[in-house]
Amino acid sequence: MSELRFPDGFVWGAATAAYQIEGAARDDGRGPSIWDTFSRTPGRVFAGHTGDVACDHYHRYADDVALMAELGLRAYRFSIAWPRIQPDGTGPVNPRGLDFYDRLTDALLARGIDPVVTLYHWDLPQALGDRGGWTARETAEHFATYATAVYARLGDRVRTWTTLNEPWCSAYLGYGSGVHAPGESGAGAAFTAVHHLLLAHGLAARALRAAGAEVVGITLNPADVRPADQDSAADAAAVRLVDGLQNRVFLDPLTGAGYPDDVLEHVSRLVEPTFVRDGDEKTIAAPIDLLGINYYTPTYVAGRPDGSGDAAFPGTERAVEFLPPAGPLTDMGWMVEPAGLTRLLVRIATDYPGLPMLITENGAAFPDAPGAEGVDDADRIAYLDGHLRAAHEAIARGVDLRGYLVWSLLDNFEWAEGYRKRFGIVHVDYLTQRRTPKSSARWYQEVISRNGL
Ligand code: PNW
Repeated sequence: MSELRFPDGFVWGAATAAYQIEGAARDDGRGPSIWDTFSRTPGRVFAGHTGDVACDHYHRYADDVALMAELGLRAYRFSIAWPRIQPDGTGPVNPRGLDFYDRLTDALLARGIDPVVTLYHWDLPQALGDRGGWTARETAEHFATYATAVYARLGDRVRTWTTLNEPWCSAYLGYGSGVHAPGESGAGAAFTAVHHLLLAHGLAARALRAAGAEVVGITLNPADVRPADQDSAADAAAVRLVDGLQNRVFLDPLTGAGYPDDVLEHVSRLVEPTFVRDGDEKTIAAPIDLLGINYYTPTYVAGRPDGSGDAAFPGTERAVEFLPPAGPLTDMGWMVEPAGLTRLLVRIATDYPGLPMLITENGAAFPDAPGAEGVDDADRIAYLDGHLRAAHEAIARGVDLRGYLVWSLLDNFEWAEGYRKRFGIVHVDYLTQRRTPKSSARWYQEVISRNGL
């Protein structure tokens, strides 16, 4: 096997999110979030699963951090549950909620693990949901207040701050297709939510910077959008539309170019974009130091007047056909295509130069394959190996990629799929809460110690 080394200082780690692992849904003054409401609504999540207990990480964080140290992780990305900090989304902070993240941060630092904070990974306080959630402009302002409160407590120890995780999902899955909380559907609501999420990011980024934050960023899930047929003009137009709705609608305003004209035109056909006010684009363009990239699978599209589109992408019906995934698939039904990661990183580095990137999520769900000492997940090792090679290739082509965080440290609550999809490099037995590193965890430990493959 050829040796593949990563640059010195390349950051190796793992990622999780609050609602997916913490449990303790009613502990220490935590308020309800839109995901509590959604998961407790029959028919929304597989088999009625909820995050009430999840991996019980809230009570087991010390053991989990010890496990991270054993695996040699240098960084750990976790999210902060807004409803623990402000149970109603606004108003006084709940010190007991902050205490948890304070303890977690100290435990990480004591083991030499760099905390990478995500301020919002989808668990909006229900009280704000009741007032319109991300379709309400005030939510963006409340988010900046919340971010400032968290920074005031952790800013002396946490270096890296990201505002939002995957605003595409919050907006298009939450308010477009409705498969995520709050489970609404409407083109107007989805685009309104996109704008208010971006505004929330900009306001929070500015507030964090003013408070002294060292590294400020955002995590997106940009798509590697590919045409069904390389030579088809109709397919190229479909690529441009989907690229606009998933990628440029976020990346252009974040980097100071404002909303792309073709995207605004598309949106205007579905809703009057009165939610964009003077000065908003300037707010959204607050300088960032880091772009987090979550990548799992590419998107193949064809341009077709009879295309069924995708409910998550308002206005793609009768224009775009999303091709069914082909070739090797993960348990999510997502195709495995590492080359998509190289293409995506190179494309972003080319079109949006000067933005250091961090892979904040990459990984795969596979059913458990029992082995001698737990789960022998050769399929996951192959997936991770392929994607690390693809990331290395992007670096070789000049991309400023700072690190790689595997999704996920633990098997966890996979949103609408509940606990039936397992992304962890560490197996979780939900009856006993026993953690068992899978073969992939041992393999990853080796990768980290060698700084390469
Ligand atoms: C991301 N989609 O979610 C999230 O950031 C994680 O919390 C999640 O567990 C992980 O990827 C795996 O799914 C996504 O339907 C969920 O396109 C759904 C989609 C994309 C990303």
